This record gives sequence, C-alpha cells and structure tokens, in this order.
Amino acid sequence: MKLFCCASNRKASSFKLCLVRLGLLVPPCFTQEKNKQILVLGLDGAGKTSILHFLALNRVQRSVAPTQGFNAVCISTEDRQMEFLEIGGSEPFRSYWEMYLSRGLLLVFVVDSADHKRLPEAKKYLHQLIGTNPVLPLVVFANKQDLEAAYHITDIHEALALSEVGNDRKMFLFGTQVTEDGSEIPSIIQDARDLIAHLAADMSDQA
Ligand SMILES: Nc1nc2c(ncn2[C@@H]2O[C@H](COP(=O)(O)OP(=O)(O)OP(=O)(O)O)[C@@H](O)[C@H]2O)c(=O)[nH]1
Ligand SMILES: [Mg+2]
Repeated sequence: MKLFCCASNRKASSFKLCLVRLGLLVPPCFTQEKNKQILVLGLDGAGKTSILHFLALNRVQRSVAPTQGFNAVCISTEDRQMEFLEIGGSEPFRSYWEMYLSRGLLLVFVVDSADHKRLPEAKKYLHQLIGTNPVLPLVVFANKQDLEAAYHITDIHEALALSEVGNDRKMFLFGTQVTEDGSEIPSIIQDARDLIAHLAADMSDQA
C-alpha cells in the first residue's frame, strides 16, 4: 500500500482564499474533478485530525493543532485513491459542513466518547447533516475509548440516536482510540479504513 498525505490549515475569515489555496496545495487525486471526498466531521477536539493521521500513516501524531479550516488527506492504495476532507469542528467552521455534503462520498463523524456534556450537541449536528441526505453512508467513530470516562459504543449509539439515521442508509459505528500504547484497539481503525475504502469504492462506482 502506498500512502500519500497532505494537509492544509487555513483561517475561516479567508474562506475563499482558503479554497484557492486548497486547490494549490491538494495532492494529485484532488485534481480529478469527478472525485468526491470522504468527509470527516465532528465537534472540535473529537479527534478527527488524529484519526486521519493514523489512517494515513499508521502512527500517532504527538501534538495536534486544532484545524483552522480544512485538512485534506489523500490515501493511495494500489488500485485507487481515497480523498479525505476534514473541516474544523470549532463553531466558525461548522457552517461549512453542510456545503460540502453534496461532494461527499460518505460521512465519517467523530465524537469524543468521554465528552458527555457535548454529546447532545454532536447529535444535533449529526442529525442536521444526515437529514439533508437520506442515503449518504455514515461511519461514526466513538473516539477516545482509552479514557476512563468514555461511554461504551452502545451508549454512544443511544446518545447519538443512531437508530434514527434511516433504513436506506449504511451506518457503522466503531469504538476507537488514537494512543501510542494501544496495541489492540488501533487495529479497529485499520478495519475501519478497509471498510471506508470498500464503501467509497461502492459509492464511486455508483456515481
Ligand atoms: N486520550 C485520547 N486523546 C485523543 C484521542 N484522539 C485524539 N486525542 C487528543 O484530542 C485532542 C484533539 O484532537 P484533534 O485530532 O486535534 O481533534 P479534531 O477533531 O481534529 O479537532 P478540530 O480540528 O479542532 O476540529 C488532541 O490533543 C489529541 O491528541 C484518543 O483517542 N484518546
Ligand atoms: Mg482537526
């Protein structure tokens, strides 16, 4: 497997400029216009960038800065490329999430399983997003499972009301952690990567 990773962070105030810059900075697979992206969304601090880094490079990034805009990552396998687009989870960037849904092959939604107070907020945004697209496949990462306070995935399933995401939609939930000492659970992230590749291939073939 060949991996290629590229990231770009920009401020919300220069959104248009950011798009232009994104066009300049993105890896080759983004230059193919018909390619759609795998959207990676979720509240700030949930672990989106950390997961993407792990998916791309199989290792944990030590210090992760909040994403101030976009973080584009391209992972190349032997037969295809997967284009991931994280949009920052801080308040100013959330209004851009929905704009990118129509360009999404599938939605990866990341939550901090230990941040109980903000789960209702995460649920609200998730349901707003999926409400606008009844078929977009959904992969939820219940992240930070290493933390003592983390909710089990069954509780996350309930807290996010995942039973209400719609019968026509493919939906998957993974309990993940991105930590250096985890030897077992990170393999779940690799399983998730394989599943995402499979779903993305299916969706691309349908497009
Ligand atoms: N304990 C623990 N910390 C994690 C895990 N994943 C990420 N973190 C930490 O959580 C913090 C936020 O992670 P990010 O990956 O920047 O979160 P994000 O969702 O990209 O946040 P924004 O870019 O602001 O939207 C960082 O300090 C990470 O090191 C995890 O599984 N367990
Ligand atoms: Mg980020």
